[in-house]
Amino acid sequence: MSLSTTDFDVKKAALLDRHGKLLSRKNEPLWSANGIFTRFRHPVLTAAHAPLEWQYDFDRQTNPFLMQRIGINATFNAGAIKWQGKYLLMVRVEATDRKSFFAIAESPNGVDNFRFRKYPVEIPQFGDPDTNVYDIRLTEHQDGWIYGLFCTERRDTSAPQTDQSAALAQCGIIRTRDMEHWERLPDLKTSSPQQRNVVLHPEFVDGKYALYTRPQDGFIEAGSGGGIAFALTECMENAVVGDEHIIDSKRYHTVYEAKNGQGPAPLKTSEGWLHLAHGVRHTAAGLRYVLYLFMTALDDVSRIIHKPAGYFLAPEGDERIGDVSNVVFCNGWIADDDGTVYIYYASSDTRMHVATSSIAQLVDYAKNTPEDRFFSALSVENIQKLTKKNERIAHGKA
Ligand code: M1P
Repeated sequence: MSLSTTDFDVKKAALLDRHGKLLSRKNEPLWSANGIFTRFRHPVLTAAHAPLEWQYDFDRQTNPFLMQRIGINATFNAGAIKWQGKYLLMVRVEATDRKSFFAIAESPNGVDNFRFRKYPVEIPQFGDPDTNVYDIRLTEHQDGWIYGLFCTERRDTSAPQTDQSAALAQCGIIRTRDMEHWERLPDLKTSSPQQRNVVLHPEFVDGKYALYTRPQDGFIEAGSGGGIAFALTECMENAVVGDEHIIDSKRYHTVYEAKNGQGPAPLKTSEGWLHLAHGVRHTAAGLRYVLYLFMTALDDVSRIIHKPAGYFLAPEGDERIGDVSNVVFCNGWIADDDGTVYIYYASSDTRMHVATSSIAQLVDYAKNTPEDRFFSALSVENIQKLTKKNERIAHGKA
C-alpha cells in the first residue's frame, strides 16, 4: 500500500520543514577556555544538510512511499575560499555507496546558514578515471587561477584479485576562474608510490610553483615516507616534482609520530607564513588525528621558524565520535580582511565545524607557546618557569 496523496504531501512538507529549519539554524560561539580560538555550538554542515533533491524522488508515481533513494553518509574535509563576499566550502560529501564527491556550500557569514549549491561539482576526468576523490585544498594563486588539489584514489592493479582493498592515492589537479567551471590538469607526478595531502603554495617561489607534499609508502601507513615535504614544479599544466625535501618530519613520541600532512594553503602574515597541519599518533584505540600549527619564514617558505609543542586543536565531546572516531582534519581556512580567521575542521570523518581566531592570536600562539623539547623532564621545566613567573607577578615583582 502506498501513501495517500495527503500523506505523501504531509510527509514531503515535514521533510522540507525540518530541512529548512536545520539550514537556517543560528550558530553561536562557545566560551573559549584557551583564548586561542573559539569553537561554535553546532557543526556547520552535516549529512542532513544535503539537498533533499539529491536524495528523494518527489514524484508520487515513481516513489509512492516517499522513500530516500540516494543516501548521504557524511560531509567533511572541506576546502575553503572567500568568493564574491561569501564563505565557500568545497566539501567532501560521501554518499552511502562510499563514494566521495565535491559539492560547494555557501554561507553569508562563515559560521551558519551554509547551503549546498543545487548540483555537486562535476570533476572532468583525465586518463584513468578516479574511483574516489576527496580532501581538496583550494589555493588562489598569484597566477590568477584558483587551483584545487585533491586526492584521487584508484585500485592498485598490481594487487591480486583476492585483495579488493589495495588502493593507490595520487594528487589530482583542477583549476577555475569562477568557482563554477573546472579544468582538469594531469595528476601530479612524483616519485612516491602514494601521495596525499598535497597543497599548492599561493605565491611563486623562485619563479616556480611550490607544493607541500606527503610522500608515503602505503595507503594508510607512511612507512619510510611521512613528513610534510616541499617541492617545486615548473608548471601546473604538467606538474612534475623531483626532489621532495621534508620540512616537518614525523618524530617519536609527538602528536605526529605516525604521520602528518599539510592542512590548507598557508596564510601570509607580516611575520611569516602560518601553517595548519594534522598530526597522527598511535593509541591502543587506533589512530588519533589532531591539528597543529607552525610558521615558516617569509624569505624561505620551507624554513620553520616557530612550532608550538603538541596540538592546537584536538577532538572534543561529540567530535570524538563518527565513522572514523578520534579524528579532526582541516583542509580549509579563510582569513578575512579584518584579520579574523575561520578554521573549517571536520570531526571523525563525519561532519564540518568552524572555529574562529585571528591572525594576531595565531601568530602570538605560534611565537609564544613553548616548543616541544621531547622529554618529560623538559616539559616540567617549562611549567616550572611559567609558574615561577606567575609567582613573581602575584607578589608584584614581575
Ligand atoms: O580517516 C582520517 C583521515 O585519513 C586520511 O588522512 P591521512 O592521509 O593524513 O592519513 C584521509 O583519508 C583523510 O581523508 C581522513 O580524514
